[in-house]
Amino acid sequence: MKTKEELLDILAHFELPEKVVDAEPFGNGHINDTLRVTNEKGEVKYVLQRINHLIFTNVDMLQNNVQRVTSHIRKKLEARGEADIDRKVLTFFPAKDGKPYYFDGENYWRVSLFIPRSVSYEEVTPELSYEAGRAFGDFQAMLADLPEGALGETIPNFHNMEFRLQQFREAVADDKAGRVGEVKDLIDEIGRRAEAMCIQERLYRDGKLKKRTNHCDTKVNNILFDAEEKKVLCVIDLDTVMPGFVLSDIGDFIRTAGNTGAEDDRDLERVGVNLPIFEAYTRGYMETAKAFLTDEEIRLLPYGGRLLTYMQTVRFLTDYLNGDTYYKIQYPEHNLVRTRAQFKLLQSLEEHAAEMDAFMKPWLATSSAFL
Ligand code: ADP
Ligand code: GN1
Ligand code: MG
Repeated sequence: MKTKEELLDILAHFELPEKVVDAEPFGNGHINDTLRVTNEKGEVKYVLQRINHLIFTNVDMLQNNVQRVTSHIRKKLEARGEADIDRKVLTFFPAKDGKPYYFDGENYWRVSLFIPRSVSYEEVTPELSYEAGRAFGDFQAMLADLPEGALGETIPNFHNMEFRLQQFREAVADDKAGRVGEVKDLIDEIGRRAEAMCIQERLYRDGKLKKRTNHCDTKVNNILFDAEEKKVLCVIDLDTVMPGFVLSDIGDFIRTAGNTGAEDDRDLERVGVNLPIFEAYTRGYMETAKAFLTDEEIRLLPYGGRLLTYMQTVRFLTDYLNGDTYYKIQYPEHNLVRTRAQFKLLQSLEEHAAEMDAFMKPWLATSSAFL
């Protein structure tokens, strides 16, 4: 990690309204490095992020997307006559050369306005889950009129299950870290579900499902809530906003907030689906998203929870087999612990699939059999 002087030198390349004196690590994302930046009075004013350009290889596309998304949302909020807009959408500051990032010869950096009196959670109550559902539905609704081609795919095939399975099969075949032997049980479990988990890609090929602009990383900690009121302020972490399948944005929330344990819980007894969180999120989400969803998509929403949990099981195990090259890890077998915890959550979601699927009935116009 950089020294304080190096970080201040990086910050000096940005056009910032206030003088800054310190930057310290913040948040617990798996990909980028996030720091909060303070002014002379010790107040947190900005967020400095080092972009992981090994993962986001096209930083220009990434920052163009983010710019496009934030300006589109800002216009929508202005049109609605909302107050306090700087706390409801992210604001990024350009570098002194006019670019939306600064490249120091090795790393790419960006700076956004720190949203004051905000808080993110790793766990939420049903009340907050309902608010989160409304917020992510509204987020998709606000972006629904972005013209096709407005956003690039910052990570191609990001939530394409067929592609993730192909990467997984390659990792098994290559066995780069010599770990295949110890995870045979998981490899079998993944293989057994592979076909059932690629419904979206098949429906898309058959012209029965369209792509929409999705957030694609709706982890519970990617929403900022007001620190005083139980309201959502802002959807953050916009790197993966891109055209995709609609189930992603219910799926990742159920996977993270709808888990009674942690994403990397070693104690599998703690891991399982939290049904009140799923139900509250769904109720909130349907309030803001119903207008643009098809019956087919509504029917599949609970499947989205299973799919994104399965996808994450596959992605963590792929990284473990490849020798931990993608996700940040805190200890050597971290990706395996994550895989087992995600798989336990998947089993729990499967056990409750019938009741979760049935929960969608009130919103369906037709009552044809579930897929
Ligand atoms: P990562 O890609 O590492 O997940 P995020 O953009 O999600 O990075 O930021 C990590 C954490 O930092 C968030 O969960 C949130 O708590 C906090 N955070 C990020 N941006 C802001 C902001 N503009 N204002 C306030 N807090 C923020
Ligand atoms: C990563 O950056 P973060 O922690 O919000 C990952 C997500 C995974 C998640 C698993 C670009 O998200 O896709 O679901 O970890 N982001 C990327 O916790 O791969
Ligand atoms: Mg994040």
